[in-house]
Amino acid sequence: MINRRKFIQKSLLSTAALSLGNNLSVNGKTIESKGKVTKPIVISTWDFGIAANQAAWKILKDNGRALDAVEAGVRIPEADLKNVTVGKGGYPDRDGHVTLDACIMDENGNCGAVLAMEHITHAISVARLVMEKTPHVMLAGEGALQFALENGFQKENLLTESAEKAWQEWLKKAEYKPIMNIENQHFSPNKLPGNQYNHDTIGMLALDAKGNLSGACTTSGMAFKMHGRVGDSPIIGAGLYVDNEIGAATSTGVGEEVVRTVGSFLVVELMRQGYSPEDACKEAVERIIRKKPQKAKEIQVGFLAINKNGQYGAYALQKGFSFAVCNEETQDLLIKGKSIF
Ligand code: SD4
Repeated sequence: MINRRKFIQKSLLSTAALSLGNNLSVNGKTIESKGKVTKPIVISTWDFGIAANQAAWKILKDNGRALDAVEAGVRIPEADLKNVTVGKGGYPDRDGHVTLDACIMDENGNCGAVLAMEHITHAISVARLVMEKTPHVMLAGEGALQFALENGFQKENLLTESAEKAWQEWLKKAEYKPIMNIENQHFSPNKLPGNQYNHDTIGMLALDAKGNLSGACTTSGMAFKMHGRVGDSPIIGAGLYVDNEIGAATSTGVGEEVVRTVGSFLVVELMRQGYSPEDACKEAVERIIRKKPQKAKEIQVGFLAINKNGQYGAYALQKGFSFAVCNEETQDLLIKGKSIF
């Protein structure tokens, strides 16, 4: 499969997609949607999305549920010790604690999240249990860990030797400065050409054969953050949003800016207004710049979106953002995201 990997620009895809049309109808209003209808399909952020998508695809190809697919998919980077931005092996906070954030959302608007949870690799599976077994949406810190342990998860040390070494090195200066596109710098065996900046977090969106959407987002957050800091990734509406009538979106990058703009909800609402997935992501990124022009060149934020027809798109502030696509035609497509700068 790897030898079939293609790096293509989204623009090529758009050109290739003929206007077969399958407009969406929401509350009696028709939303024009050009292009081929594709399902099932799964898309996810960064180069490590390729392997994650393949795990999700095993479920989707057998008519499985999008929710099961996204959970299975993001568990791959969560367990990958080489991945320093998701799950076990993630870089710790400034006090040496690896704290994980994750959320999941299904086609019925159900959602669950864990915030700043320690000692459990598969934060996404705990988030799913919060959704399915509790009357709540979010559990944080000690409470999230307690809930996980009560539900059979094992307590682990998530701080690997190499992550501890990186933290010790960081402590020498102890300067908090987000590293752009850290996912691809540290992890990717297949860096995209021109990758100048680096970040992390897996956000995954799937549309299953029945036409239902779900999403998952999981991260260890910004490396060397303050203890207790929570970003956008486990916040429904910020790091992830799914509306089964319209589409779904997820984000990666400096979470504070995504929270301030309720980014993923914004992207879905823009699609509701008729924006294509790519244009919706672009507008959300531009809104961040309009609010914080002075910060625009210093930080990375990227959005990824899919609509109800399986059409997808992405946009980032800086170069270096990538996303992976998996469907019947291709299981290992990696696309270089467009960017403002
Ligand atoms: C956060 N959005 O914790 C995450 C981190 C990330 O690229 O995605 N970085 O803010």
